Amino acid sequence: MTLDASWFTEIAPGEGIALSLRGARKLHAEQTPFQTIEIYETETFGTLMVIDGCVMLTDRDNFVYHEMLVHPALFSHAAPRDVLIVGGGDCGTLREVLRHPEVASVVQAEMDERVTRLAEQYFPELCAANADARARFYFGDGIQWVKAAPAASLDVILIDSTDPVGAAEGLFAAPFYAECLRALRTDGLMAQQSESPLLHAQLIRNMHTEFRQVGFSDVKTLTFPQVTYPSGWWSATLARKQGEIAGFRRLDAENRLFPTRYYNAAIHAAAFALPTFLRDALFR
Ligand code: AG3
Repeated sequence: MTLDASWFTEIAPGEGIALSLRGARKLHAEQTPFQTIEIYETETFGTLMVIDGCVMLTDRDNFVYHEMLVHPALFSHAAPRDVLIVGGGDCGTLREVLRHPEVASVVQAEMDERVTRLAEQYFPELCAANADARARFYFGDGIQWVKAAPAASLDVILIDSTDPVGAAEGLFAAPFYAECLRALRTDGLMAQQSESPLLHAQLIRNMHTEFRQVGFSDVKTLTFPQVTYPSGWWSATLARKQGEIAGFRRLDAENRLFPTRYYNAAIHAAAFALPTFLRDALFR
């Protein structure tokens, strides 16, 4: 069987792998000052957002990514009040953060306002919580936002970015981590999307090194399936300012009053278990 023109394909040239979704009907395409954004309707994965040729999210499987970037970090913090999201323009991460009743304020610092406007139009369910009084939207450079933030003013920082090339590269680097460390309170922590455990173990290793280099006291990576990203397997890396990332508010996670479709307390504990090759790649 061959792929006809109706398939959307993301090619990861360096990795030598591609992923295709059938029946992709283009609904919208535009070039913003920052990137190319495309929206498709697919046959079996619902609406699809693509930035610079890379799958950002589909209706069908974005819940896994968003829940796993947000809930392990927030349940690992004793009382997350003030949260910053860097990137995350589609508002899926924001929606999950706002599910936590302890959260008093969330800023979403997204470089490209068009991502959010298109999400409002094509992914309204991800934007369902945007009118929440605790949410604030900043459209501009997240790195500058963190630099300007007062010291010890945040409990949790979540980095929901594109791949570490171009604009997002600076989000995977020690100078940015140092600014995050400064902006976090002593019991604060951050979580960053950290690409594929199988394809990008070296990148994850570098992240660990740089988080520790700038003074984070513990760093841990969790993994989860993400069908529509290269290799179908993805990760998030957490870094805590002081103390260890060990244990979490298990009872709160078990008794949470909001719905999740992937995350639960057992998944939280299991997601940090590292396959042997990854443990070796990260720590040997
Ligand atoms: N952030 C994009 C993760 C990177 C995907 N990479 C790829 N397809 N090559 C996800 C945005 C969802 N809020």
